[in-house]
Amino acid sequence: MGFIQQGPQLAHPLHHDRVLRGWLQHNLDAAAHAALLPDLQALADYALQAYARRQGTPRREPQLTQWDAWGRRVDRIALTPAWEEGAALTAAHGLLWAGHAADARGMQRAAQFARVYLYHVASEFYTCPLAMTDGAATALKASGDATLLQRALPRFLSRDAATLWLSGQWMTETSGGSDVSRSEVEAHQDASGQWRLHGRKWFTSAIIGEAALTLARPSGAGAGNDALGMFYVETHATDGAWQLGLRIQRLKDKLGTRELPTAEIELDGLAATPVGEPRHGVRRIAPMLNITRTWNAICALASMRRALALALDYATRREAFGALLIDKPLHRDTLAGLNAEFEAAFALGFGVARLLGEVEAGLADAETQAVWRILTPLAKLWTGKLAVRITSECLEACGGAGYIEDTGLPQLLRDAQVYPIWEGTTNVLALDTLRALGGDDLSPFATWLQRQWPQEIPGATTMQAALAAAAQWLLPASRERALLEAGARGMALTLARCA
Ligand code: MFK
Ligand code: FAD
Repeated sequence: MGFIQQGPQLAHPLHHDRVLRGWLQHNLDAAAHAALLPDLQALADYALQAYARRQGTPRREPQLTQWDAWGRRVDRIALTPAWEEGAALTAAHGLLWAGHAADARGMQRAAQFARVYLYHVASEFYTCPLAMTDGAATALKASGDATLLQRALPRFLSRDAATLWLSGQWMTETSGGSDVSRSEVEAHQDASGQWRLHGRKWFTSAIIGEAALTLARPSGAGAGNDALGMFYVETHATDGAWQLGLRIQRLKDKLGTRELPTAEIELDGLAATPVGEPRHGVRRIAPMLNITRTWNAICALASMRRALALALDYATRREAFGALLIDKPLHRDTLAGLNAEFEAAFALGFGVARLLGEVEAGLADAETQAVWRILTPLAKLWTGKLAVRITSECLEACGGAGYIEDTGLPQLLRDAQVYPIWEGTTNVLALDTLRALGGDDLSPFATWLQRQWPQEIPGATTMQAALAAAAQWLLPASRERALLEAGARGMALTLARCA
């Protein structure tokens, strides 16, 4: 046999992640750091084992069985082994409850997202329903609905896998995912006063969840998004069967995230509870969006980190033109550039996670809250785009082998393509940034950003100039809505790069 190339090895995701460890040391005090470490260690060990388990094993995907042998509708979904392990890991290691724990310094979100970051790739996007469950818990807290909080919160944030519930986020319909104002699912009250939902939801990723928050239009409420209500639903009856009026029509055949069962569902009288008055649904569900967008940013970082770890390791094993790739100046510079972009994005994503924790702990003043609101869509849109580029570059850095399924790199690239789409596309988030800015004055945000970087860092002048140009543009552009929207993506990308 001739030459056999050694493939890339995955180093321990915690011990060898200088960026994560550095960030945690810098941001957490010694006691918080020590308390967090056992969970991080366990999740990183799990990630390593999951990586080894996937090597050479045929890929598993969820399977939907709609009918049993006797003709009864069952809509049973068989999950992958990683998904079957998800609840136990979530409850044991605080992937959800840790984000809602009391913390005098407001670091609970940073500590939670460090766990999420280490778990995400191994979870095979089990993190998607976790994100939605976290979002649902947050939206219910914001609603102040005591009955629903009492019922759902202990289950969403359970420390026991046996009592853990997951929540879906059923927003998208065939009429629109970005623009939900044309939603057709209707809610009406039956003779007993019970609200019931009728219609179709076109993308429901956490369909295995026990609950969901959804938007629906009360009969006779009229058109537009403000007429939509936000409803809480439970998907299973006490005997474990699907609730009456909920059918899974199909699992989607997707480019990536194939272990995640994303369903099209039909609602035909599903019982639902309005959260508050059944209107202002978009406003009511918005707290959920800001949470899931933070998850999206952190999970995008996790995908980038995995791809970089493999590409960097490969460069220490592959020889070309008489030297290891890592010693070829151009290859080394290519990887260093990607890594630098990753590290900057990491600082942005985890910075937003930290701010979220401070806001929720009541430690943030009005200015910081406004900045957090602006930085959330920016972090999501920036990391979403970057994840596609970095996973693509890392695949190329492994040459032709990188294009081969067994290496896992094609899957990382395909999966990454979802980050810029769900939870608000790049354009929708650019427009959300305008909404969050709330006017044509960029200066409070720009001033806050400039306070974060010392004058002497390389590029400070360039960043200042970019911010000044964006501020200048915003003033005249805001007088003309069409101009403002046309330039929103460019401006959002500039702000994200500065951040
Ligand atoms: C593994 C990774 C983890 C991540 C898991 C991801 C799973 C993904 C599954 C999904 O994709 S779930 C579906 C996600 N769908 C979206 O993200 C919807 C995208 N579309 C938007 O974000 C639109 O901007 C939106 C539907 C929110 C609203 O469009 P409109 O009709 O132009 O809304 P409008 O009238 O500007 O806003 C209505 C209210 O909501 C306003 O408040 P008021 O009524 O008090 O004036 C807004 O200020 C408020 N609002 C909107 N976005 C907000 C917000 N408030 C706070 N934060 C926000 N982000
Ligand atoms: P469109 O809104 O039709 O967008 C098409 C294009 O138009 C995009 O490029 C967009 O940026 C652009 N665009 C739209 N509006 C504007 C504008 N005003 N200005 C400029 N450009 C604009 N949804 C759920 O509710 N629950 C789920 O669990 C769920 N899971 C999903 C899982 C996967 C794998 C995927 C791919 C999607 C999932 N979605 C889910 C749906 C997702 O949130 C939507 O697909 C997404 O929000 C985009 O909406 P859309 O498909 O209607 O695209």
